Amino acid sequence: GSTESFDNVTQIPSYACQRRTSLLHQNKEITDALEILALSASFQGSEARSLAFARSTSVLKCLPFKLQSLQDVKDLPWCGNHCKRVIQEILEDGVCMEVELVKDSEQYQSMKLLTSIFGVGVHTAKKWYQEGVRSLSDLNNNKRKLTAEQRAGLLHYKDLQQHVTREEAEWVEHLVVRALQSYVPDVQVTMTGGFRRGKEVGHDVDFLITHPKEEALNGLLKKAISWLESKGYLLYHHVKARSQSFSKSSTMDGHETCYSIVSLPNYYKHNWDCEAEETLKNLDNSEKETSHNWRAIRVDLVVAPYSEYSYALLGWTGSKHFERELRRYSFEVKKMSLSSHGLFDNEKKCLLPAASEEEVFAHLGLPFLLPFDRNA
Ligand code: 8DG
Ligand code: MN
Ligand code: MN
Repeated sequence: GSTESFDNVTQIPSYACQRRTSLLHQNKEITDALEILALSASFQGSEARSLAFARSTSVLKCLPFKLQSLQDVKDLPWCGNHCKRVIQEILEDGVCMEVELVKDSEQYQSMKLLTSIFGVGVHTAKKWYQEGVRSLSDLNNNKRKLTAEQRAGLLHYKDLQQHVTREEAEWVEHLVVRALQSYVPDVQVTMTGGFRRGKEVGHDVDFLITHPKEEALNGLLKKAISWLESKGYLLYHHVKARSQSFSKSSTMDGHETCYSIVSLPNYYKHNWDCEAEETLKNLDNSEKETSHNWRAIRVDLVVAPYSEYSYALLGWTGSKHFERELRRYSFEVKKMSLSSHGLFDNEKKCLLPAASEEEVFAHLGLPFLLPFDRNA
């Protein structure tokens, strides 16, 4: 099949969703370098250049061998002259001068720092950079207008910079399930995002929530949030309401979503029934900040109606590049619009229901890929 190991690079298909990309591969030095160039291009507002670097990076991630010479990439899709120059330098010198210069530049470093704050995107970071912001203390001192999200991001910056381990993610899952089950005992909760793709660490923990009966989901997220809040687990949250108005052919996402920061008590490790909840509840946020017996973790909660579940699961499992490529493939090759709500056939003008991820791949005429193979 077209997703077997590629002995001959000319067999490598052009769309990332047509290839298996596992977490580990043999050319990390080179892909790390190209990812820096992709990021730097996006910081400069060059989306097309950023995308080009992301595509060549992704192709190299699925190669089953370590690159030895430029001959090896001669026939690879998306591997243009710029990408080849980077590869050649790294093969010959171990480093690429352009990448080293980018890493050393004030703009790249500041933009990377600022965009790593929860609630700060490239647009805001760029504006701040142009206004002279270079460090986190510049932000704190400047009496700058920050959104509630950004204030929380700054307050918990150190904790949120640390990777979330799978073990911590599982504690959060236990907590989220408890919160939801106290209202709907047979609610379905699935950990999505990087952890579902087999990653051992993540920058947050993502959950998808559903139930066969749509009524069961009404108001559930709000109730679970109150439950978490009343027990002192929520450091920050904001809810994006479900948008009913998303058009059938739109790729916009309108699921009810909670973006949150959860506090995970350290003693949780030894105490799954968390009698310590009472202690936590009685600390105010500033005390929590100084006592350090807890840690802040970013958590995303997404609610999807059962009928859209397969599409939501596929859409929230990632990787981001995999999702982008899957949508591009759907549109360009199949004349279909894919979102995390459904798949719309633009020629037959109809929605295609799916009861599993496998059915979505089948609608698209693609061989099924397990989450582990979606690390494009
Ligand atoms: P990480 O957290 O381990 O760093 O990696 P990740 O889990 O792959 O990244 P993520 O930023 O948590 O995103 C998980 C997936 O969710 C990813 O494929 C992109 C997708 N996603 C968002 N926001 C939205 C959104 O608003 N709509 C949809 N449909 N998907 C989204 O992150
Ligand atoms: Mn994630
Ligand atoms: Mn997320």
